[in-house]
Amino acid sequence: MKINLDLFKKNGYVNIGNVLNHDEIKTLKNEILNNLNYNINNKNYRFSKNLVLENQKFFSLLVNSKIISSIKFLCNNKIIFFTPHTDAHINLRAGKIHRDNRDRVFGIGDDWNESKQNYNVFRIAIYLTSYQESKTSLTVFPGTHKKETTYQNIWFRFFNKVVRNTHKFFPLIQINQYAPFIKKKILKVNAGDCIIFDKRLRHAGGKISNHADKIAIFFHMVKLKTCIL
Ligand SMILES: O=C(O)CCC(=O)C(=O)O
Ligand SMILES: [Fe+2]
Repeated sequence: MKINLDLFKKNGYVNIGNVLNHDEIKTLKNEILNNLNYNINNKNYRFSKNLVLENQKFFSLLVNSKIISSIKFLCNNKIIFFTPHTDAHINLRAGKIHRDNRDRVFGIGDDWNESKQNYNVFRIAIYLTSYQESKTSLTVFPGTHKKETTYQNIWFRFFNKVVRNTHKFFPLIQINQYAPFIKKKILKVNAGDCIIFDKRLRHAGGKISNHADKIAIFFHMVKLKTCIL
């Protein structure tokens, strides 16, 4: 798959498509379900920060040639490295619209100062389930890794407050990421798809179905000499 670098820089994300075959998807799904003790009697939201780092079955994904070559392409073929921060999720529901980087307030902090070097920290999301079966998707707000208007900032804060307060009383309710006059894209994935995004991009997990599971793995890569993690 050919990545359009200009589009990535403008929008802050790309779906590079499938990075796993059918058997690999099945193995990794089972590994997550078994290790996080998820079963018919115990079907709550689960996550682990260590599973992907500790279990050898995930290691080939961390050095997947399609992912590595895509990140290298986004970094002008410079040296990249893996940072030991991973996540495995089962059934993370639609929630707050957030950023994953350190300096989460737009424009404040080193993450936003690109006068000496570009940011170049990437979150890599691999979805093991599809939109078709479980409504697995990632909602992104294109361009918010580069720009955020006062209106957008106020809206996102208001929206997140509504989500937070609603979840206090109704933890299972999922709120659509409604964002009037703000560009939004719902990335509907196939099982095995990999989405790479700038860690500063505003995003949220999409609404999920209650009928089938959503399972995802996340990790990070950084261009060498980027001292912002
Ligand atoms: O559930 C998802 O698809 C997104 C999760 C997410 O935003 C995160 O792990 O940072
Ligand atoms: Fe996130």
